[in-house]
Amino acid sequence: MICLVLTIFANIFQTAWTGVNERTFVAVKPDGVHRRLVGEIIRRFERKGFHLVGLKLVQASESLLKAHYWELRDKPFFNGLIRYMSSGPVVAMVWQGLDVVKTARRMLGETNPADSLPGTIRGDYCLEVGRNVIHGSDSVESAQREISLWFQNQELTCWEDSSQHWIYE
Ligand code: RTP
Ligand code: MG
Repeated sequence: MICLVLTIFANIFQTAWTGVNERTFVAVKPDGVHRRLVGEIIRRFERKGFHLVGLKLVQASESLLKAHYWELRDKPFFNGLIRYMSSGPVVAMVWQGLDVVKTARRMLGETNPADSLPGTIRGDYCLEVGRNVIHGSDSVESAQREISLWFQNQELTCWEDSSQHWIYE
């Protein structure tokens, strides 16, 4: 019930989900799907304590990807990025939890895998910036925009997580 009220409130007023209700958009890119990294990536977010509210396998359209990466439209790698992201399905996810946007980015590592520390996803599983296996929203505002781009409201599930009391004091 609280979840439903929060959803309605957030949708009407376009406010960010905050605190333990903060949400981010994470996507396993086509190379990550081909390389069988989906389970490993989900495992890391689950074990960290984040709460899964949306998950689907998507062959993204060019228009969706161009909207998603609109801020990068003038970069020389933009067309290659769209081709890469269209080259196979992606696993689109919404994760929720305290500081999830910032923490997810730290779990991902740096944009360039060469700069990513071991222990991060990009630090452990890839080598080149153009095949960096995973996307994560870079701010709460980007997360809101990306979640509404990739998911319909009814595709996001509010559910009571029985482990919450063991994750938050
Ligand atoms: P993402 O949005 O995919 O999570 O990556 P990011 O925030 O770490 O980096 P961003 O600057 O948003 O770049 C988006 C994706 O574009 C590709 N890229 N290629 N060739 C290049 O110099 C270059 N720079 C970026 C990467 O796939 C990067 O994740
Ligand atoms: Mg980015």
